[in-house]
Amino acid sequence: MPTPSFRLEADWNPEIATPGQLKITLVNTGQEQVEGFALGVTSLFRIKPDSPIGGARLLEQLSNYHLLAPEDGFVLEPGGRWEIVAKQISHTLRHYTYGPKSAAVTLADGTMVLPEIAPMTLKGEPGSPTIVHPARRPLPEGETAISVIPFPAAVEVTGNSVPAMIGFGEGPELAYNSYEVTADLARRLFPGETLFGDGLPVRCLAGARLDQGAYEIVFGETVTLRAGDADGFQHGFITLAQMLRGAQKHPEDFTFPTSGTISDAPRFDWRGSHLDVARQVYTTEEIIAFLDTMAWNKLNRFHIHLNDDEGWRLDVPDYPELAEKAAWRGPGEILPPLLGSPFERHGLVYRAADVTAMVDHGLSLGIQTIPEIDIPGHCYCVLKALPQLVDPDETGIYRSVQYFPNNALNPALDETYKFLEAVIKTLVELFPAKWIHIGGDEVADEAWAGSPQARSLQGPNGWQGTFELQSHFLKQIQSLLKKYGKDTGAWEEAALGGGVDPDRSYLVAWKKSESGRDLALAGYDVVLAPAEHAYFDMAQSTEWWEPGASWAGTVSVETCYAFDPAHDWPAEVQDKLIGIQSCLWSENLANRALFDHLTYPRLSAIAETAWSPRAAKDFARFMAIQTLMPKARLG
Ligand code: TNX
Repeated sequence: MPTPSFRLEADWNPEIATPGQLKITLVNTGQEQVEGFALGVTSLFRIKPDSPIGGARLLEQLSNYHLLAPEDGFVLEPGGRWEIVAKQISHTLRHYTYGPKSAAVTLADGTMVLPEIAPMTLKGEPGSPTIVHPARRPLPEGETAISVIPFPAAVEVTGNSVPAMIGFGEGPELAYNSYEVTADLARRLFPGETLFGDGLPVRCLAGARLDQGAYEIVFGETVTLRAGDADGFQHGFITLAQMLRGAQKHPEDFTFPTSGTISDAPRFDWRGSHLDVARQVYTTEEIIAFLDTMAWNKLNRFHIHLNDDEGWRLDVPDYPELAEKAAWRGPGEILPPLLGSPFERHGLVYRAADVTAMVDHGLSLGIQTIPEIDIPGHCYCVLKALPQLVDPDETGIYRSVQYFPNNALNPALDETYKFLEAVIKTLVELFPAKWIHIGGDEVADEAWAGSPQARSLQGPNGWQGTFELQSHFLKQIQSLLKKYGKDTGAWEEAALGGGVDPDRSYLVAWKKSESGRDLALAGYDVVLAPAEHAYFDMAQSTEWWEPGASWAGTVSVETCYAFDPAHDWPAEVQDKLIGIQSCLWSENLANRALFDHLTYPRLSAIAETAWSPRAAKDFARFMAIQTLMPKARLG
């Protein structure tokens, strides 16, 4: 009996209906007719559940997972097409990556067949995904000819003599350790190249007067590197190696100087990068590869988003249900396949040893890892895995922006705090950084309105609205963190309804550049990550075949580079800005090949904004150097 086979096509037409018409077609590419089947699809669109759908019935839906079936009695002949037409879609689809990401046809006898998936087209126009890496541009005339990203604060150099390698001349053990760490890093990032070894002997001096991470290089008869700490020496060696690589690979543009000075120090303490490891799965090795590329960009804060509605990634020994259930998607699991995950049990959980491996790797490179547990919202899979965290008398359904039903932890239940005590204990044991990020974003307005226990907290001195109750909840978690000596990080919504206590906390402003200013005026320390500049999941142009999302517009390399933190902040709150970070939300990263395209060189653009003084930034120079920067090459 020949095996059935199918192809799944999708097309978006914004000219029919508002915001547009989605047509999904299942083509029977096999030799037999089929009937009594159903189609499961994961994507980034959502068909409005109660809307009429041409040619199909919606059997199940969770967020953007759909299970669709044809009308009763429908027979799909060999070569035949089953067309599903939906005219009420959650939002405008702007890029092919919004379309089907994974799918399965379940036949009448229960067998599952995986269709070939064609990338979603626009108005039927032919085309296919293209990944075009931004090209290198020649270094403009008159630019300082050194290939360093982020560009140093002060550079006065001349001459050119390219050494074979960067060697260690003499100096304290601290400096030698940094030399070895940087040499190993370079070997991992650029296999087959020898940047460090017998060659130019760099003389290292420990200069106590230099700030953390700062360094100074003096070129002359010998090369002297002065720094006050391990970070500073590492930064200096990276700068030397970057100059060497540039001079080797593009001698027409770049030199390795023979005289003069580079004096360098970071603009911001917090030079961060966030990664969402909940929506997609990243192995410890992949995270380590990403950390390596961060280090080469002199970034020093890794914000790891460990849970979301679509998955929980941290093993908490007191709650084994998290590792057994909440970390997995697939048929018959508490979560269906989502966002491109395959139609089989699929997931990942980090055990203590995995966390220690990534945290220690980061620390060896001067990167602190800040764990995020996103509460009280974004907890759909937690509440499914731990039903004791739900008020048994809760009524009604509220939905998150991503359309998950009832996904917020309940601030009125003792079980909630017992659970969070266990989670925080695990975090404290595994993550040495002084901050723990507790999320606080995107809680649905109606959360808790249907919970009698939550409502019982209401009263003259109790909460009035959702965000007052959120504030009450987050403050309790903040006190718990203080007990462990930890500071609290959260997304900007943690300032709503009275907020968290500004003392010993920082908030990440993500909605607009201006929202950070308001938080600073309210007394918070702020990390800026405005989506319009710093969200790497945003597509880089309006082109249909460019991957990514677009709710915050498009973020080209130039737009990302143009980010000018706090330019509109009053002088008296400038010291509230502790730094900036990028965010890589992974809904669109089902395909590993997209990771590098979405991340690089925008990671370097953020790094330069985080490190270099405003006046030292120059986009044309950046474009001449960016191709020398490493990629993680996952998968
Ligand atoms: C908003 S930014 C979110 C995330 C999504 C992201 C997609 C933030 C705190 N919440 O849940 O992944 O948009 O760009």
